[in-house]
Amino acid sequence: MSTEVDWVAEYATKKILDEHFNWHKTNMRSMNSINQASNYGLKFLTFHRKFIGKFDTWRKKKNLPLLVPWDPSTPIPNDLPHAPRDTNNPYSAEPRIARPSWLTTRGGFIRDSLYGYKMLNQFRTAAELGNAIDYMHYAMIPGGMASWHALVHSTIGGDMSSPATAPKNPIFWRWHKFVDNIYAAWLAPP
Ligand SMILES: [Cu+2]
Repeated sequence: MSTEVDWVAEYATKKILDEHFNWHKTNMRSMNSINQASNYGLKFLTFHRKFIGKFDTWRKKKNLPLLVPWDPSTPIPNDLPHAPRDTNNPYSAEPRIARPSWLTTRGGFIRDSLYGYKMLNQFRTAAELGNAIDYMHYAMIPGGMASWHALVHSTIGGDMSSPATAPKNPIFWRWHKFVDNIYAAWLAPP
C-alpha cells in the first residue's frame, strides 16, 4: 500500500525542488522595515498556493486523497516519517510555532510585528498578510525573531530548513496547506 511518504517521494523530483528553490532565490524577503510596503507577501502566498495546488492536481489524477493541512501546534503525524528532521514534535521544542492569534478571525492580544495587527481581518491586503507571515529572518539582528513561517521551517530542521530541500519532507506540503487555509480565510471571511 502506498502512503503519503511515497507520493511525496515520487512527486518531489529535482524539477519540483528547483522550482521552489529558484522562486525563493529570486524573491528574497526584504528587511523588516522595507517589507511593510513590499509586494513580497502577495507573491509568497500566490506562489505557494500554486505550488501545492499542482501537487493536488497530480494527486487527483491518480485518485489519491488531496492534501490536508498540518497545524504546527500538533506533533508531526506518525505516518509522515522523514529524515533528516530535528524533531517530530516541533511545538514542544518551540511553542512559538503555534498559529499566532493575529492570524485568527477572533484575534487576540499579541500583535504581528510588521503592522501591529491583532486579528486576521485587519490585514488590508494579501501583501501585508504574506509579509507578516514571512518577513525577513532576523537571525542576524539582536533580539530579532524569525518570521512565523521561517520559524516552523527551522524548528523542524533538516530538509525543512532550506528552500532547496524543504519539499522533500512530506510535512512541507501539509504545512503550506495550513498557511494557504489562512490565506483562504482572509480572502473569504466567514
Ligand atoms: Cu517556499
